[in-house]
Amino acid sequence: MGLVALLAAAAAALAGGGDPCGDVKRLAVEDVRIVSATPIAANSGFASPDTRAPLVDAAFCRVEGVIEKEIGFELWLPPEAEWNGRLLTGGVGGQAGSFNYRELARGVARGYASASTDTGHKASDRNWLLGDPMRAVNYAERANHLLAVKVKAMIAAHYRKPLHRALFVGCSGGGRQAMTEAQRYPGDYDGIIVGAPGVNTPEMSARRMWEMIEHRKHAGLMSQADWALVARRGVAACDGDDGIKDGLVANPAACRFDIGTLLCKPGGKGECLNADQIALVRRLYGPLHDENGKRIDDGILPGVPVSATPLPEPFTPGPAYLATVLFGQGVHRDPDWDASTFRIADDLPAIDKVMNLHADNPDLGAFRRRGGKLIFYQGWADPLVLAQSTLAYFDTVARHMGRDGDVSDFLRLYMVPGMEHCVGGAGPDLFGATGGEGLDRRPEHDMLSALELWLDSGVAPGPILSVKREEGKVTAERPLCPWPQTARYRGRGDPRRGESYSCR
Ligand SMILES: [Ca+2]
Repeated sequence: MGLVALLAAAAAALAGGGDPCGDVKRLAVEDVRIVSATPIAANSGFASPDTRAPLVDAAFCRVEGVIEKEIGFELWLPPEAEWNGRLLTGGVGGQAGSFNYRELARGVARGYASASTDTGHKASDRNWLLGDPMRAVNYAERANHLLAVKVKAMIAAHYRKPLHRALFVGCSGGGRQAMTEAQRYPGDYDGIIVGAPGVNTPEMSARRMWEMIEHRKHAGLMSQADWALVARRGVAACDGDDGIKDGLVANPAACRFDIGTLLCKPGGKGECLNADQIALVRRLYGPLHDENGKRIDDGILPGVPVSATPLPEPFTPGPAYLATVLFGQGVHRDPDWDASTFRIADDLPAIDKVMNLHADNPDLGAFRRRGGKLIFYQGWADPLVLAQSTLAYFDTVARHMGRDGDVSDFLRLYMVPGMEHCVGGAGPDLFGATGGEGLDRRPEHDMLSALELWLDSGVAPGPILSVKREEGKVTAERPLCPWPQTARYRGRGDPRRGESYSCR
């Protein structure tokens, strides 16, 4: 134990909490190596390695460990008296390779034992997928399953009490991990919150590759201001359909917007695009087809922003793009792969032979039968995981499993107007999911509390209030409605207040 840890242990003991780590270092769980167990004192303002995660004032034991050869994990254990009997696991987006410190922190702050895995490699390893072939399987599904099994055993042994419930929260790649657990290992979690999951990650990655190539091919044709104009006009075309013109569209899937209306008229003035620009915008927003004409996806909805420059890989400090890693390292086994040689018709099916990144199996029967509850959310303005992919999956599940299309006994979907990828964008984006704390922790303001209530009392979630915070202040509210309901302005009242909307 280092000096800092010793001091922290002493401080924890002085605070009357004792050492929350107890004998955790001596726990014997097969294939688990505990690297360190560090007591963190209450009110110490503990800062995790992720500077975006909140500081932690709860006392806990920080366990760092490895499963098998290289599946890294962290398990944060509250003192026994403060443990709520539950596990909260945080999924990790992009290429993983790091831990979800936001959910680890939120977990212990709410009394959970919380856990997260890097899925078996470090983000600093640029060529991680060229290593041991097990890495692909670990990344796709195995690491999170093993994490669930191992930390459940550790928690039961540490507290000498059985685990009451296990919950998983993840967005983007973390959402894909969540859905993979529900589909392939339905016994692992009782409740799941899944944001923007990219249920068909291979197709989504093919679009990313193709978009990057198109942008490079047509570099200079469209400025960022031109792309912003397209998105703005897409919003404006249907802004009033929800009862109020406020820059947010409650249901862009019902919006008809003709990009051709942006064509410059001869002698006309104002913002417009020339014919070449219109052609590129139509291509990018239209459905993706492979080189043989096979349709791959449904295209981009009106109002979704397109960026001409590659966007940073969400949540991952690593330098390369997931799509580039999947096709370059995964398919072509080449760290210096020339991305411009990408061929959808060849490369897209080839990734399935490397690993299974499909979290789109509509059969959630085993998860449903065990009493599992699942809450989806998805930003309408997400340029990375397109809203239609989540909507299409929800519809497929309803068709496949619904009693008359009804899956409301175990499944909810919330579409978030104006929200981009997992968090951010023009609309209110905070509701106690992965993006951050909402107004407060009441179930009608907080998705995690809503899931707890659903599991514990059978009270299914209704509308959940989403808020926008600017410089620490709530500047806008909007109820998120259980899909297919959407929030409609009542016609009077402050449009920034949630009470001015009804779900219909
Ligand atoms: Ca509107």
